[in-house]
Parts: sequence; structure tokens; C-alpha cells
Amino acid sequence: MVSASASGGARAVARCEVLAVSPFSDSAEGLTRTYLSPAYIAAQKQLATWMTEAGMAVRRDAAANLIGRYEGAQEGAPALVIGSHIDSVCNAGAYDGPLGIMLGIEAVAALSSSGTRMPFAIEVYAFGDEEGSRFPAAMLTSRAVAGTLDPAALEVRDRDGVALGDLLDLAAYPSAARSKGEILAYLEAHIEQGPVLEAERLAVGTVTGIAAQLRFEIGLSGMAGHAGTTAMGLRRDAVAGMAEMVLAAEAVATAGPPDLVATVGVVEVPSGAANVIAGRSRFTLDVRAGEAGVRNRAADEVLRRFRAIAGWRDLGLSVRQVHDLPASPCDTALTELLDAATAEAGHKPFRLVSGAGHDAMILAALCPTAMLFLRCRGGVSHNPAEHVEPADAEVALAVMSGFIRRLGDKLEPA
Ligand code: HGY
Ligand code: MN
Ligand code: MN
Repeated sequence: MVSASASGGARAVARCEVLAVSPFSDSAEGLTRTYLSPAYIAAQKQLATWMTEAGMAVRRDAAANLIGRYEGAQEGAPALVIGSHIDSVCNAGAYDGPLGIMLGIEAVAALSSSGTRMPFAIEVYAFGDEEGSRFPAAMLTSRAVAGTLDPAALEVRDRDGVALGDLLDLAAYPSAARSKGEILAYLEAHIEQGPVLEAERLAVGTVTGIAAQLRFEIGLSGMAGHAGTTAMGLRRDAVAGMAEMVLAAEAVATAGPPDLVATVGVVEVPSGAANVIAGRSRFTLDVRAGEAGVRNRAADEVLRRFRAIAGWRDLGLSVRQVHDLPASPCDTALTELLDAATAEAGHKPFRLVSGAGHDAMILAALCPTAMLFLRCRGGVSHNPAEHVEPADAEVALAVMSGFIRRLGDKLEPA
């Protein structure tokens, strides 16, 4: 477990490591924690204990987010929300998501232990479905909180056919929404998941905005056949077609600006076999760029090439857009507060764009948002090799505490 004497930043890192193993992982090997799984429930119980110890009242909302609330000087005051996600990708690192929650808990624990009350409440949110690693759509639970969730998005099943409606009351789900008056602002601390801060030799950085992302599910249908008897010229091979499309997507993104990226992360060959020409294949396509126009033009070109490839290979092509997340600029005034708190903590303020998506891009519909990035070794993430230095977490916690104090001064000048 985590030593009681550990400082806040070190404790936050250590607690992420506690949650990276059984019973807080759905897999015996490595960390996989998907929305509403047994590991997710176990992790929420442990988080609830830590939130209570930090002086918060804890509840779960109808979307199964876990929320800790630390009252301000006036009971029921609007809240600064500090949050991130507790779900993970498959075979994840320990810090993508949990670190932002743990640092939020530490920031509240520091206030609580000194008996400090701010002119606002602080709510720490552990969002449940940022990664979309169980159900097809992502960001379901933060969209519920922001009030931007289309109820039709809840009609989903996971790969085992379990419906979200089997696990939660979908009629109640939208009641997780918060009103604009209740929430003052949103702050998320998160590992950069990229190489910039390490290259700049900086512990932390202020995020100016989050890239726009489109996600698609692509299906190909050809003709299953015998691998040994079907001449190459007679094939309608759904795997060969998929392979050509993957390279087409890569070619379009590579030819674009540095912040344009395209990824095929999941490929499936239903009833595939070594001696069968695949009749069907499915894959995902994720396209991102700092600006929606760049992203949209690239996605259009990729899909145009997919149609051409399907045409000359005589393949059926289905395209389903899974989500469209617009680019999300962080709030200017809050960004300046983060920079000022960074400088006050003795570190050079540095600004950067986030290529990764975050719940912050969803909360932007509800309130002004700010993000603080922490350096992670080699920029590696979505990988068990993900690593954060406790000293960098100390810096982040100092910056977050400075941000909270400055926000309080802004609301109630001394
Ligand atoms: O996909 C993302 O950018 C995030 O990790 N969910
Ligand atoms: Mn994340
Ligand atoms: Mn992630």
C-alpha cells in the first residue's frame, strides 16, 4: 500500500500503481479496466475511501461516475470540478486517467487538512467511460454530465453482447447532467502522452486546446473462398482490401500537416482461418487534427480512397461514423491562471496542444476548461511502460493548488 508519510504527488503516483493490478484490473496480466466491469466497481470502492479520507462527501451519479465533493465556505456553492477517467484501454499504463483523479484528491486533502474553505466547492470526478474500450462510443459518462448525450448513444452492446441497459437504468442516465450554474470550471491534470515536455525538459505544460477527432467503423464484404484453389485474379478478398485501405489512410495522414493523424487500431476477421480467403473484415478508423477543417478534408479523402479500393476489388463497403468530437480550445483566463501558478511554483510556463482526447473536451460544453499536462517518460502511453516521476507529480500538485488559490482570489479578491 501507500506510505502515510508520502507527499501528495508521490502518493498520487503510488495510488495509480495500486489501482494498476488485481482486483482493480479485469485481466490477470497487466491493466485493463473497462466501464462497469468488476474491476471498475472495485476501483470505485477504493477511490471512495480515498475521497472520504480527504474530507469529501462521495456519491455515484446515474451514469456511474464517482464524485467526491468538498464544500466551499458557503454550503451548496458552485463547484470547480477536477477530474479525469478511471476506465482504461486494454493493456494500459497506470496513469492515463487515474493520475488526474488522484491529484484532484490530493489537492482537496491539502485544503481539508489545513481547514481551508474556498469561495467555491470542489468536486473530484472519476469519469467512467473516456476510452470507449467496452462499448463502441466513447466519453459517454462525461457527455451525460455535460448534458450533451444523445440517449440513442446508450443503446449499445459490448463485444459479449451485454447491453448498457442491462447494467444501468438508461431512463435515469441523463439525470447525471449538471446545470451551468452548478459548475464554475473544469480542471484536468493528465499525462501528456507525447514527447514534447520531455524534449523541453519540463515537468508540466499548459494545454491550449484539444484536437478534433472522428471515429468510424468500417465493414468490408467480399467472397469467402478456398485459399488453395482460388486464382489470385478471381478473389474478392476482404483482408487484402482492408490492408490496402489501412495503407491508404496512413498515406493521406502522412502527406498532411504534422498534427494530422489517422489510425486503424482494431482489425477483425470474423471466422477467419489460415486456409480461407476472408469474405468479411471489420476495422476502426480514427482521424484527428488540431483544426476540424483539416480533419474533415483528410477523412473525406480517406473515405474516397476506400470507395475506390472497394470498387476495383468488387468489395461491399459499409461506413458508420461512431463519433465526431470537435476541437476544444481551453479557456483563456483559466489557461493564464495555470501559467501563473506554474511560474509561482518555480517552473517555466509552456503551452501545447493535446492530440489525445480527454473528458475536458466534453465538459467544455458545460463550463470553461483548463488542462495541465505532466511529462511522461518517452511520451509513451496506452502501454504498460507508461511512467511518471513522483517529482513531476509534486510540481503538478503545487501548480493545481496555486491555480485553486488564484481562482479563489479572482472570485473574492482579498
Ligand atoms: O483516444 C484518446 O485520445 C483518449 O486516450 N481516449
Ligand atoms: Mn486519458
Ligand atoms: Mn487514453
